[in-house]
Amino acid sequence: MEPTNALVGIVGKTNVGKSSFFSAATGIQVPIENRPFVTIEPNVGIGYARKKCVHVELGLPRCDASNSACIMGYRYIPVKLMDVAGLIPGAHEGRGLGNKFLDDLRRADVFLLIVDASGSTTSEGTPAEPGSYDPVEEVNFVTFELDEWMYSSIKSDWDKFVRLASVGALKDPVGAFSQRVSGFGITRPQVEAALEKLNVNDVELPRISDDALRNLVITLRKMTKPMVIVANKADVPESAKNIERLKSTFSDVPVVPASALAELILRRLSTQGLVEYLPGDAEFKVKGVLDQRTQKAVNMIRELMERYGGTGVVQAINQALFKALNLIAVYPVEDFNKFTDRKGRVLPDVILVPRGTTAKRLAYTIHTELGDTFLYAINAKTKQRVGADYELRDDDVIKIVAAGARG
Ligand SMILES: Nc1nc2c(ncn2[C@@H]2O[C@H](COP(=O)(O)OP(=O)(O)OP(=O)(O)O)[C@@H](O)[C@H]2O)c(=O)[nH]1
Ligand SMILES: [Mg+2]
Repeated sequence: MEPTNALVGIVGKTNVGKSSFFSAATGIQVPIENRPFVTIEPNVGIGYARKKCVHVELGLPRCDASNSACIMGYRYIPVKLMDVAGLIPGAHEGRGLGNKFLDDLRRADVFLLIVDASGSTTSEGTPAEPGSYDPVEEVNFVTFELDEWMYSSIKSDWDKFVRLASVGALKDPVGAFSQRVSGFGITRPQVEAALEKLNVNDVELPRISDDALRNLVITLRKMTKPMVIVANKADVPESAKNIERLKSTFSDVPVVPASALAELILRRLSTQGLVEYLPGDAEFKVKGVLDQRTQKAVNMIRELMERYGGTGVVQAINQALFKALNLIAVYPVEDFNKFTDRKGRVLPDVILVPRGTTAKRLAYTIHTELGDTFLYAINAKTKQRVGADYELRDDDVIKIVAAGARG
């Protein structure tokens, strides 16, 4: 299964459960320990967003999911996750493991900022009494370190940029700047939008102050690396109050209560056949007899899930893709009556595209040639013909008709 193009970066303070979250989401075993700086090299794997499969809505008995999986009527859509080393305050000055490792996330499309909602680790990641450290402060310092990372990278060759501009060697300062930040996956239109938002004139760009440059970087970071706050260790009682505070303090960002630990346990018990649970479910069923220790863990997990409607792991990935990145799911088909592809497979592929994507853009996403020869599309749900400018809706099933198309 090929993952969706999006790269989800897992970031945060050290020793808060980043690798636990990664492992719970991907099923890959990685070192997890209750001490700072366990992860050094990044972990990369495939996690899944989950959505009701459109075959259910269409009243079909089943589908033939191919680039994704369909289990019990839910589509599991693969996405690439990267878990990196942890931060502490002053990482940009080299404290802890520094911040160089963040360079692996330059191209990340969205960040899952994992925080220890229970407040049971100090700012340096040392284990402490639950409730003794403030996760709001944690979000603030981690965000600051992310901004410093981007700022210092962009600032590092800023002087050269200014010099070139001052001798008149830059005909197109915005183009030159966009080139410099393209390593972060930032595009020229995004730079233009940020400059407009900050009221900076194109030709003034090389002359802006340090503070203004910092503002520009922060604006670009928010635009191009949106964030979901994952309030981890929600199973610890002290987390409840902190989660409310996180939600009210960071009201413009999705905050997802989570327990990576609970998800890890559930997946293990499910593999052992002791519980019935699908990742992302709001509840689970126990099958068979559990020993006392497992029963205790299961009680803890049940309480957590009743309170928050799940373990939060799949929910966090969903929020990253469908809320922070505002992606929608579309199912391309060849036969709009049978909802099949050329090989007769029912709804084989689901593609995630930004909300607002047009039918013609979708054609280009599938294949350049399909875009070039695009004639019109058919909404397979309504059997209606739609034009190039038709804006796709979530869970659309679409046939693209192109000139010279076979079949
Ligand atoms: N109670 C509880 N503990 C958790 C949870 N998630 C992780 N932990 C514990 O937190 C500790 C750190 O977990 P890791 O996953 O190694 O944390 P990390 O953020 O990757 O740490 P570094 O790689 O060292 O920066 C371990 O003891 C985990 O068992 C959770 O949801 N609840
Ligand atoms: Mg780790």
